[in-house]
Amino acid sequence: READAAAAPALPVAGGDTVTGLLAEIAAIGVDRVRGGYSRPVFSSAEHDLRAWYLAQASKRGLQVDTDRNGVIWAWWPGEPPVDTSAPAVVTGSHLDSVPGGGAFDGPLGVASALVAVDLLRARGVRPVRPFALTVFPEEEGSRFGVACLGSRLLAGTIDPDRARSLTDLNGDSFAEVAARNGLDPRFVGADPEALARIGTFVELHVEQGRGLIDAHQPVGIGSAVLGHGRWKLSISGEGNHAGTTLMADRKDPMVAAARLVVLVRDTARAHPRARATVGRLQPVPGGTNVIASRVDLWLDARHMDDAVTASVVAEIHAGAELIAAEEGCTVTLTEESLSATVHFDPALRDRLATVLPGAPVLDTGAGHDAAILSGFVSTAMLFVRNPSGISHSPEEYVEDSDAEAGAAALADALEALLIS
Ligand code: HGY
Ligand code: MN
Ligand code: MN
Ligand code: MN
Repeated sequence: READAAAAPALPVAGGDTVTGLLAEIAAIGVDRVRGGYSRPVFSSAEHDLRAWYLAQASKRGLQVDTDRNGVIWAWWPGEPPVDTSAPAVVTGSHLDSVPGGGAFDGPLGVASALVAVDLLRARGVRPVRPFALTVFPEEEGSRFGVACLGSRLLAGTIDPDRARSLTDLNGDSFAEVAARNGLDPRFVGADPEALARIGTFVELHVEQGRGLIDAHQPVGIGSAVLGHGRWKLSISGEGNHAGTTLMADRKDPMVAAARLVVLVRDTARAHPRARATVGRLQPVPGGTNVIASRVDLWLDARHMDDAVTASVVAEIHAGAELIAAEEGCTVTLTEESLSATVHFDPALRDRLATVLPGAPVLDTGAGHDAAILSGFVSTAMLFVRNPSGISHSPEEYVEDSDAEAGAAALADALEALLIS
């Protein structure tokens, strides 16, 4: 490390926080006492508190923080010499929102590791020659408004802003209304080409949501691809009626059709090697114990490395749903809510990180990430940190303390290589 530590810019070094220490602070926010795990929907009080925590952590490190028109938080390393402020920036970040009842690491690990990487770069006396920023993207999980990576899609301009503004949450509140209540001007959400053009390289560190690193006996891996995936809403309409007065022969029960459809989803995915299809959310209307539902809404999540297979799986499910609905005296509609093609990260950057992190396995992921959205516009890479449970989107998600610190050190190594050249 030839850089001269003494000459580093006068950035205060935080209290030597560790990733584990920062995660412990984050874990106090958004605990879901009903489901277990954490529930931090975007713009909820929990996520709001987490954002405030993050802004304080970034400011404490002397980073210049800013929340942009889409609610993306940027924390810039001061652009003092030798930073060439006209050079493409190196950016790292992840998200703070969660799925309902999610784990402690999905999102926060990347956010905490980026803060600790700043400490490590400072301690090493690294003097970036190009702009350097940390980011936090809102609504990565799409748990509140239904579209995953909403913040990075808005930044990149890959979602129509009118559609984004009209997305609604379970209360029927629109993204426009909720964003306005949280300091954004909904009129201005949408593509931010200037912000996008400033990014030269984006690196996201994330807990591994699978077993690749367990089986490879490695703490850190490098991402190669993100499986294409999408979300579809199926609405099955039948005839609402009284549970006690309606004979079985006289029913048009959408709940029965939905039950048959959930099994069809599983069987269809099983028929396509390495396809994944899930119904994780099902909502009867009106949802009374003594009421035959009039409608059942259910959401399909389907994924595959080959986008044509995903399309085929969904088409087969749709055709099967129509048959089932007809047999049950119901009707069904299918609406695509979001679709992301399979993404392969920048191979040159991937290979460069492989030299910086010798021995780190290269692995693809079935989970979507903001990095995948940005990869269509900037050179992008991901780092994964071993999760001994292999489980995610669940309180079972886990990272050993030593692996968490190893991840931040690996991120610092990657950032250092990118920042001093
Ligand atoms: O759904 C996903 O793959 C990601 O966790 N948002
Ligand atoms: Mn997730
Ligand atoms: Mn995530
Ligand atoms: Mn087929």
